[in-house]
Amino acid sequence: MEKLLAKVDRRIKKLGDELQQLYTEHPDATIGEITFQNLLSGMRGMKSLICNTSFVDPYRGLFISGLEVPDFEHKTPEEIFFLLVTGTLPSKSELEELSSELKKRSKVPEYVWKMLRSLPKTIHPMTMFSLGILAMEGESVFKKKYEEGLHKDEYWKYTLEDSLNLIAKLPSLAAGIYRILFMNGDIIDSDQQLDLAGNLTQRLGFNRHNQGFEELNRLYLVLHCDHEGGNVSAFTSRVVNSALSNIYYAASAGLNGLAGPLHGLANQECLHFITNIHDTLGNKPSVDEIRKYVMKTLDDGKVIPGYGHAVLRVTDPRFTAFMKFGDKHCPESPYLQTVKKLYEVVPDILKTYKGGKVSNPWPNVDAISGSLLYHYGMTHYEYYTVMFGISRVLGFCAQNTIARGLHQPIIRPKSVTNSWLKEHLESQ
Ligand code: FCX
Repeated sequence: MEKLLAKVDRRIKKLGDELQQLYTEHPDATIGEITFQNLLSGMRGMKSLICNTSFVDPYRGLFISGLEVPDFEHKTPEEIFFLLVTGTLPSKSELEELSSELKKRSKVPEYVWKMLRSLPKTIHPMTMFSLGILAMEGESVFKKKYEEGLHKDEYWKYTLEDSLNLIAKLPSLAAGIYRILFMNGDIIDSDQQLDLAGNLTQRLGFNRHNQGFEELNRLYLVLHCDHEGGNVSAFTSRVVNSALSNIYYAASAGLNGLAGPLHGLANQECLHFITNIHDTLGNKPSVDEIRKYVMKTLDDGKVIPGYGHAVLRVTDPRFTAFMKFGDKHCPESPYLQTVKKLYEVVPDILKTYKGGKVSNPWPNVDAISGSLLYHYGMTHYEYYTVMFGISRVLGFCAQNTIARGLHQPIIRPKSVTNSWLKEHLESQ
């Protein structure tokens, strides 16, 4: 752990020094203004957080420390976590150290399996995932150290310690949930030599050498890792951790946000959408038939899942990365074909829908990701958001480690009432 600790330490000091210097030079600077519109639109676009793990450019998508999606899409989740938290890709020895730490910490406590097995089979896998993480909260080293009287300067170290303990267990926990809900319930042990993605594939019970399924899982765990600080799941996790609730509380809370259909659950919704199209129109619907189906969906007052984004204004580069994978490994898949036909018709429809009100008519990552899992036989699409979640926890952990290192305070914006607003606006 020494190499990782030393690098994170250096990064926190550098970021802290930069902020301090900027603040000294511009103590009264204004970053932006808050409009009435901001209050009505979920604070969209309001710059009110500092997050250095990643950045989303509306026209180029996700950046992690200067690298954009094509630069890192072939990395492993381990490398990506290292990049998120330290700002650089690991050297060979740094990667070996991190991988071996994760392997040592991967065992999920027995009480978690007992608790998960006692739940009704009708439960959503995301609920189990969030509960499984929450149930391990008692394992928090941060919490124990805090109770003993931890110095503020050390908060980040134990947030990172908890993060590694948690990340290491995610493939096992997530795969166990899949097996309890959809298979015979046996928990499969993993080969100690495998990385996070290999581990997940093996524990799910899939053939690791099935023409790219493990590669797909690796890509999945990389592409969903982080999307700057203001999205529902990351922001929730940041708010919770800002109260010094440990990373288990924070990750579980963030995942509860990810479980919403306008956020991470959109990948499940997309597969459901495509399955409904195939049930209604057959496995090879024409572009015209799809266009009519989309129009009808909108007329029924529903959103088109996988399209639109709060920040992006182009096709999500993560969508493009998955498309490249699909074109290479399963170009004939009827699910991928329908994803492509939707891509042909939906943007043009959304551009004029509601008088052009849709800010971004282009697909996001959720428009395609599930279709690839489906192709490989993972047909229980309720599970897809769990796959998203395993990856997103990497971002939660990195963001909160850095936030604790920078001594960022408890997050507490001010809310106002209608009468305050009335008085304020009328006095202007
Ligand atoms: N289908 C139909 N209507 C849509 C739409 C879509 N895909 N996307 C946006 N709109 C509508 C909104 O519902 C809103 O209508 P309203 O004013 O009548 O309520 C209007 O267009 C303006 O919203 P807009 O500014 O474009 O989008 P927001 O920033 O408010 O919301 C999300 C962004 C992503 C929530 C929205 O585009 C959406 O609901 N998309 C479908 C769900 C989805 O794919 N979510 C995943 C997003 C992301 F990738 C992730 O978090 O995982």
